[in-house]
Amino acid sequence: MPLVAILAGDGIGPEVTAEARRVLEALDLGIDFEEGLVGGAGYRGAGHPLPPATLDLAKRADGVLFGAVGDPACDALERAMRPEQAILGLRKELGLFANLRPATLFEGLEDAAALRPDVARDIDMVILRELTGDVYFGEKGLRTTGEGLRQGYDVMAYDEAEVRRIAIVGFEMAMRRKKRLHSVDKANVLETSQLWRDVVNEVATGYPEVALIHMYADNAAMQLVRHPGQFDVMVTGNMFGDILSDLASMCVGSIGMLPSAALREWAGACGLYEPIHGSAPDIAGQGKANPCAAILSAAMLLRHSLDMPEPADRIETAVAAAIAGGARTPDLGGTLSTSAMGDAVLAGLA
Ligand code: GGG
Repeated sequence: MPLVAILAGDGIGPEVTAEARRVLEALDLGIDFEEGLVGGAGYRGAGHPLPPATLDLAKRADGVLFGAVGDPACDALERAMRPEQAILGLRKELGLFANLRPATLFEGLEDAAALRPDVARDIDMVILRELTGDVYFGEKGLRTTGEGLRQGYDVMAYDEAEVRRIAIVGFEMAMRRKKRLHSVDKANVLETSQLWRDVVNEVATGYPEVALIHMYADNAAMQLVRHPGQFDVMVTGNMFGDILSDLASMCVGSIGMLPSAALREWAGACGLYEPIHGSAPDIAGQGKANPCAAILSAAMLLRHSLDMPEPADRIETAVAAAIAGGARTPDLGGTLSTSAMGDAVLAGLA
């Protein structure tokens, strides 16, 4: 029996993950579920944001369904104990370097997209975010300058092997889709980005059928709201990918609609699946969160880690049907509760 680790985490994480689990259980796929503490919940319950038992569970599991981490009550803790360290640690420990963040505009959400009325809503793209390098994992600290000023620093670094492996995933994805790849960097300013661009160009020689477009990150942000339909696969670094996928989420209606998969292999290996949104402590426990991103993340888990593409398709079709039928949580301008939105998706599975 496949084992799925449920790491619900903080804030709205438990609410949205519960709906994703409900959908998986309704499909009766013979999956075993085991829950683990993570984030602020891990710190409070076991003294660490990523307790050893949770890491062990994630390593034993065939897939990890992750909610969200982040808790204002932990703001004063030293960095190593902050909830966010749990997700960074899991990605690093499990070698999950490739983060697929599909941004698709579902039928019925055209008016929810935060775009000018004249901008075409033909959005069906994947942001491929590198996940285990960049400024997130470079040397960091606090020091004192010669003038006696406190100075924080975070080193941005990529080696060519890290860039090559994510570029290969980008080209492989482009080959399966529209054979168009945007590589996003800041090569006019950053040395890491110049290396990124050089390595992406080297990898491109193995994919002559793919149209490769290099784009600066600032331009990519503008182009996403000016003409989002031009993008199909966008490959970029850890920080740019984090920021641009939040931006893309509003082009398709809400951050509550974007799932993600963190992978080390395209299929057949343990991956971590989570909505791209955070813990949203301001609405935690109120039943206001949109569970669609978590439910769609569960579909990605079935497809990439459990080799169950048919039930994955069923889930995605059920979410699309619920949205097309008018189901809306408050982030989409509606009044449905988290569990009522889960019910609407479940109804589409029947
Ligand atoms: N479900 C996403 C989540 O919990 N995000 C919290 C966070 O701080 N993530 C770090 C990152 O992805 O950059």
